[in-house]
Amino acid sequence: MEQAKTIEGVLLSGTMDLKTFYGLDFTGSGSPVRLFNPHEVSDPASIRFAVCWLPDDEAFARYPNMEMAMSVGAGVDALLANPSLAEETLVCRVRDPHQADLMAGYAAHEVLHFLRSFAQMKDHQGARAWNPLPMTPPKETRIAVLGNGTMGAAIARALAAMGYSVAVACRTQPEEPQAGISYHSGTGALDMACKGSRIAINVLPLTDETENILNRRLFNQLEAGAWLVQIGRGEHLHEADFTEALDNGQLAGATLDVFREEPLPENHPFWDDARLRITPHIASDSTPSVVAEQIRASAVELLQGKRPLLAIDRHQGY
Ligand code: OXD
Repeated sequence: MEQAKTIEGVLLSGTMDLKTFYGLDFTGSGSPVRLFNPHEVSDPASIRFAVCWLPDDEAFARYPNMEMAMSVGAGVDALLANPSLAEETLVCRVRDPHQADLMAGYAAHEVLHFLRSFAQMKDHQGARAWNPLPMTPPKETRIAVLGNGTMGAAIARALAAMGYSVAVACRTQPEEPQAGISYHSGTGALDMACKGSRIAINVLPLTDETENILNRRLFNQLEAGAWLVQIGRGEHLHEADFTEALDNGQLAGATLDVFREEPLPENHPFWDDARLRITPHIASDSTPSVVAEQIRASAVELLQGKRPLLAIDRHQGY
């Protein structure tokens, strides 16, 4: 049987126009990949892959021959939780080094904001007070990075380059460990990385094992008066334990970019809490040209009968 020369896919998002946002124009006749919005699909059975960001619960139900669902972001948790996604559909994600650089920049900014007391200095400016504050050499400050995927590795490298003592919690020891970073793997890795750390930065994937992982037990490993940078997923944070840690001083404060419910509801107490720095899930975003290239490459691999390089392990959840 002659192999198909083009593969057809659909764009599925309940929150955004993926075609416009990422400039995904795959409609040219010479392209091996053709991508449509759902209303443009006349034969749902011809659709073999989907490009997704937060698809509606029923989004996949119309497509009986879906072989691959690709997230335009790094996280696949929402895709894996989608009730209409068939068990056997391959799940892929974008792996974008530029997105990792954005994430590293965001984390470094929050680290410096806390450690170099920029909030106090803003107050001093308001009071016209020339008031230099003490500082510590970066080497003496331990920072825990929870996760060593594309994002975690970029953050750890950036902070180590700034001289901080970086402790990374990872599933397995990296093949190419970076100088100046200590790696903690296996049982107890999170506790070991956090022990005595002044800051914890969370970029873990969201799985059944990592839900509520930012809890009292983990906060208590940190140095008293520590700071949390939460740029993973809202479900990682045990909110009651978090509030308790803020109230008892175990945490001085936190930077929160992700929330259980997004947008963060107007009446959520986090908004008014002066100990928190809140941003609207903007720590990073994937780069349109990388997204387009990785969609094309994964779809072509599928067309050729190969398992896409960007496919994740569905059992592991990332
Ligand atoms: C992602 C995100 O998963 O931005 O890429 O949250």
